Parts: sequence; C-alpha cells; structure tokens
Amino acid sequence: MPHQLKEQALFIADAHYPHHGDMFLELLKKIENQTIQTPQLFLMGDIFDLLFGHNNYIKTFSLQAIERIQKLSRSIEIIYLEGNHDFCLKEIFPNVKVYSRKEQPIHYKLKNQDIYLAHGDLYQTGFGYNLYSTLLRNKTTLTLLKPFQKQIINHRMRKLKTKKICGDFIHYQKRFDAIRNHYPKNALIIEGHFHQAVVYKNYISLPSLACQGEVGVIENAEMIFKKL
Ligand SMILES: [Mn+2]
Repeated sequence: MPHQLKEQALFIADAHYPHHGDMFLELLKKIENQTIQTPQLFLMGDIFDLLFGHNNYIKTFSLQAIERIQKLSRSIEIIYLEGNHDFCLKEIFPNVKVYSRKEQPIHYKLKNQDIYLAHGDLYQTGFGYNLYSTLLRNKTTLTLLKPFQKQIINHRMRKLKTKKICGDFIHYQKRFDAIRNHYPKNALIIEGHFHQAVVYKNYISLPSLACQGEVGVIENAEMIFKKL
C-alpha cells in the first residue's frame, strides 16, 4: 500500500546548503518553533551541496543544518530522497526515512491520485553517470578515499561554492517527456534536480530553494509553489 501525501506536506528541493545562503537553516528553525506547521517534510535531494555518510570531515561544513534535521526527525515525519550531491545518509539521519537513488521513485497517493517521487536523476542520465554514482555512493569507495579526504573535499567545496546552479533549462520538454515515459500516464511525477519550478503536463519540476527561494506545499490536495 502506498503512503498518503498529507495536507500541508512540505517539499524542499535543491537548497545546496551551505552555499547559496541561509534560507534552508531559517526554514528548519521555523518548522522547529512551529511558525511553519507541517505534518510531513519531504527533502527532495541536493539539500546539501555536498554531504555523505561514513565521513566526519564533510559534516563539519553543515553541522547546524544536520543537527536540526536530526532533532526535527524525532518530532515530525521526514522523508529524504537522496540526490546527486547528498547520499549514504542513513547513518547520519537514523530517524529520517531515507531513500537512496536505487530505492527511488517512491510511490505515494494524494487522495486517489498516484504520485511518484524521485530526486530527478534516475532516468536519461547515461552509462557514465550511472557507473559514477554507483561507485561514489558506496561505503568501500568512501572508506578508500579517506586518506585523501581533506584535499578532495576542500577542493570540491571550493568549486561548488562558486558554481552557477540557477538558470532556465532550455528545451526541458524533451527531457521531461523522456522521464514521463517511465511512468503510468495518469500518475503525477514530482521531482527536484532541475531547479525549474514548472509544471509540465503531469510532471512537476520543483523550485530549488537556492534558486527561486520557494518550496512546494500540498494545499487543498494540490501542489503549489510558494515562499515561506
Ligand atoms: Mn540534483
């Protein structure tokens, strides 16, 4: 039985924390002090610009946000779909329902409507990308890389900090149609990853918190985008 999406469910996608501002941290604070009330928080991937498990050094860049999610996950339901920048998260967030790329998409219902959720990098990515993500999201690889971790992570974080991640995705129709082909025609697909904040046929490309500064919210059984 698929789970139900709840009224006022909140979808945060592509915050790319700790770069691109403090909006993600502010949102977590507001949820914690109940300025924003939600029964169900979906973290749709690339919430962190770089975070993975089995490594303590990478956590030092995002400690405040990590601790807030850990704390919040003891009081509300948090579902975390790993992205291409944040993975192997189960050991970091034991009380969060974490879904790796391999475990996506996840099937939900919104009343009678079938909903499929994924970060957005499941299909149409190519062999190289698939191999790269399988290798990188592997405990052994992460352990082997440990002696070089500071250099690799510092270098990566420096690059990511200045990377331009916002912009219009030209010809997104073709890509979104290709993704849509993997799903039942009458289902609704909700993904992040593309930073577009558009609804195209039955495909919802969520806003990126880093780019549009918006989140998705379920109101009257429909997904709307808004600033909080
Ligand atoms: Mn992504």
